[in-house]
Amino acid sequence: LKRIFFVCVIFYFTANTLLAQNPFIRDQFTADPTARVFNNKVYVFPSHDILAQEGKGRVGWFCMEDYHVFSSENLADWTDHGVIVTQNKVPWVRPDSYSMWAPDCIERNGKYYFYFPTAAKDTVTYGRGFTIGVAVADKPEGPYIPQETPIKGVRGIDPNVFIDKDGQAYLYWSAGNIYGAKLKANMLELDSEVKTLGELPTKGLKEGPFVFERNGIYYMTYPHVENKIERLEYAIGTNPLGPFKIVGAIMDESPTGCWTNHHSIIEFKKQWYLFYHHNDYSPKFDKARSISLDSLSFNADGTIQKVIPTLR
Ligand code: FUB
Repeated sequence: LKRIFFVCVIFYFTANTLLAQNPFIRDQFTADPTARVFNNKVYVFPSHDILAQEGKGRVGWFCMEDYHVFSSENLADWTDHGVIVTQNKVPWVRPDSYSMWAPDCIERNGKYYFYFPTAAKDTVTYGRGFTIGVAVADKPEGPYIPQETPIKGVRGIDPNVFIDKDGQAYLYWSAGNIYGAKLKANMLELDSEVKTLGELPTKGLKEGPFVFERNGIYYMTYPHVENKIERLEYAIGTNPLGPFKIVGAIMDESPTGCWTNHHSIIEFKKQWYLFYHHNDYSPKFDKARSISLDSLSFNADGTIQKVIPTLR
């Protein structure tokens, strides 16, 4: 009987360990995961939530001062490559802003371009709100060298970059609504007028754009909040700058009550995945978040099947 009991206990813990995949970063708070496949590995570039204290950020609000990058070959074992960009080393960032919000990273011609939103110290040129900067590296793990100034003509948060099959790159961001523009081949400057993108929801906050293409369909995906908690939704079109037409939800409101969600979508080893965040390890304070991932599937007509989050 004793032996059966121990076998059951070992089975229970093994099964739970194998299933207990989410959240997949557990030694720090992470949010806004942008996943990318570089060199047959998945790299995740999240925000890094820390707790604001008197004199450091705004108590009770988001507080972020740096970014780490994580990588994995199997989506189960993750390596933390450490800090890649920190606000104090970016020449144009306001040192007391603690607002290094949702980033993105993309590869072009062997260089890695890391985009991040935060406040600039030169408020006359860049305004008091958010603007978007770039840091460049030769490897996904860095070291990343920040540019001297942010991208001209962009005010907002949640940068996302998409490179189309013809090599044209696009930058998207959010400022309540979602905006997009072409990027020059240097990936550092806008190359067109800033556009709104067609039939996205007219009510409520839309942020965190993430664009990808599959079988000729361009997917504009975004968190959207009308009441209290964001849902991940999407619209589709035949052009990277739209117009897009609303289709529906990818993931419903967080069951843990986190008012934000923020996501990215990748294909890795012939399976699609959704990366997102909830506040699993901080149920009482939803500005200390944790990143998760789940499989994502498409219907034959290209619509996305809703993802039910796997909780820990
Ligand atoms: O992480 C700070 C902000 O919360 C992000 O920029 C938004 O997308 C939301 O997740």
